[in-house]
Amino acid sequence: MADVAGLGGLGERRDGAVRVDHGRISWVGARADAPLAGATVIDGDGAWLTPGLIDCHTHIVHAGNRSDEFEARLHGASYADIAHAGGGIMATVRATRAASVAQLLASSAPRVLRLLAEGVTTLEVKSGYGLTLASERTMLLAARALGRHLPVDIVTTFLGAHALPAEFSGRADAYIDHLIKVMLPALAAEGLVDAVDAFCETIGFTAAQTARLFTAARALKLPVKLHAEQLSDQGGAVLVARYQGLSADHLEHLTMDGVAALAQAGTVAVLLPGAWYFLREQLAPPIAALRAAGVPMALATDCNPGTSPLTSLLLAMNMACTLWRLTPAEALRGCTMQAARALGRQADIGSIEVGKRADFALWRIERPADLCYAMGANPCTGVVNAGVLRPPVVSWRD
Ligand code: DI6
Ligand code: FE
Repeated sequence: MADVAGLGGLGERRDGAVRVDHGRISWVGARADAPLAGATVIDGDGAWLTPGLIDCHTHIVHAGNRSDEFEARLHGASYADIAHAGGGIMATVRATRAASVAQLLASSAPRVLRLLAEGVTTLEVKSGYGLTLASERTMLLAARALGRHLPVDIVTTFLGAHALPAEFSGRADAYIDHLIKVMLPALAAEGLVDAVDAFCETIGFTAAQTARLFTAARALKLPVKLHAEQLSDQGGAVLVARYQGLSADHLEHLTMDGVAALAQAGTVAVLLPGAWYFLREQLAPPIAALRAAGVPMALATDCNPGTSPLTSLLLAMNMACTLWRLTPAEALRGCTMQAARALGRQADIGSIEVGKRADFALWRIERPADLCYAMGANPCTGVVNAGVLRPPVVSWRD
């Protein structure tokens, strides 16, 4: 059928074929041996087939835009100056609180479509710009609605501990109590929460506050993940590893203790080069140490209006290779099998193996490294969601 990349490690197979039954992969092998009985044959015409791409860390559901802050930073303001003046995350909170589910769906869909056009089949979406029960619910409902309106599987993460809302000014512990006692149980009971995340930073929440939230999440049988060591070292990676977290994300300020803790717990390091690039950060995550310790490394866009207005996973792959020296094979695994692991979905998606869901992307490329190499190109020629082939570009009507 086609050349196939992404079997287990980054196994590559020329002239390969995949059989799909009931949306699942039932056979993988050489084209000449393909079991064709009762099958509709789709000829890949020499294209490469990879697992569908997985964007495992986004804040893609939000209202408004912060290009004004982008411009202010180019005139000398810092991210912190803007936040202290009431902008930053709070600017997006104000816009998002004013939006309905339908409005959030309409503003997010064009961003999601850009990801889908590049072969994305699974997308994680965080809350965290509502910071009230009603508004966090609205965000999560909009995230779920994206999955009903568009050919993409949505995984939701509750990020109520993203920033301290004005109503709780000076009372961060009381806000954490409110998350634990009111917001998280209510949203979890409604089936809106697949995992729980927090922003563990000097400008976010402390490790002790994060630990209290994680204990509550685990009591509800929800997995945890963490924005850790992005701007400073708060011991976040060690903390999330202690809770058997799915992932520790960002990690620019990660120490060797953190690397060892992630390796021991099997927690995925999610690397977000878009935010690093956009903020012109200097300190890179310790890639060589993560690699040497065998920590699985995933890659994601971190799509958000403040620090990473990025809607291209292929560009994130290029950035990870160019800025941080990931290999193209690591970058592709980072957006497939390791991203699946960062979502706790590794048994279901992320590689081309019998039993997994038939989510694929087809590419007009010479070799897999082309996905990382060509900046701004989109060689995706087709996408398969649970066995159903579609053209990469999907239309959207309000
Ligand atoms: N880390 C980030 O880089 C973003 N959130 C987070 O936890 C920033 C989000 C924003 O500026 O809107
Ligand atoms: Fe983020």
